[in-house]
Amino acid sequence: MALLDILHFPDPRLRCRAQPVKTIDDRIRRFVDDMFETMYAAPGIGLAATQVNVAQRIITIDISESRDHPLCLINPEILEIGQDLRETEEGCLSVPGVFESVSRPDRIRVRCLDQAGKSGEIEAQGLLAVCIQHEVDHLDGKLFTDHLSRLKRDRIRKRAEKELRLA
Ligand code: GNR
Ligand code: NI
Repeated sequence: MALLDILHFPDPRLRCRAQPVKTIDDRIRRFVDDMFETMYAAPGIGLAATQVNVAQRIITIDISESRDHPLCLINPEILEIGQDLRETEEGCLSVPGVFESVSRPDRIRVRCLDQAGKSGEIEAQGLLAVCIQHEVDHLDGKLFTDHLSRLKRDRIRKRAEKELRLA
């Protein structure tokens, strides 16, 4: 197992659109193990492969308090989106120190493969629905800050650029 480096905004590699996984083999399974290790160590409730510079449609999630309910979603497809919206304070391992309220559909239905290559459907609401949408956004090159007002986004970008100059 290995800890992977997490890319930080405004790294352009976070804007890549990830490609579907063709074959779930041992190499992919080892990578999924590394993603879980990286997510738990961070600590985060979710991680998308895009964040560790791998442009493949792979997500790890664990929203449990006990940190022992790992979920792996490969090639996720959002099949259905509920009508009701809910605001949640979101943060992102790729945008450290920023927490802002984002409005998203409260319920979704998702089809995906797990690390064994088994196909399944997940009906998610609440934090799990938020987290899956946040991670699928990453696979499409989107960040939660893209959902904020131009003013807030510019402020976050300017702060990140300043930190890069100082680093
Ligand atoms: O750890 C994380 N917490 C979180 C809180 C609210 C909404 C989404 C998230 S995901 C984030 C980890 C991360 O950056 N995943 O991409
Ligand atoms: Ni994130």
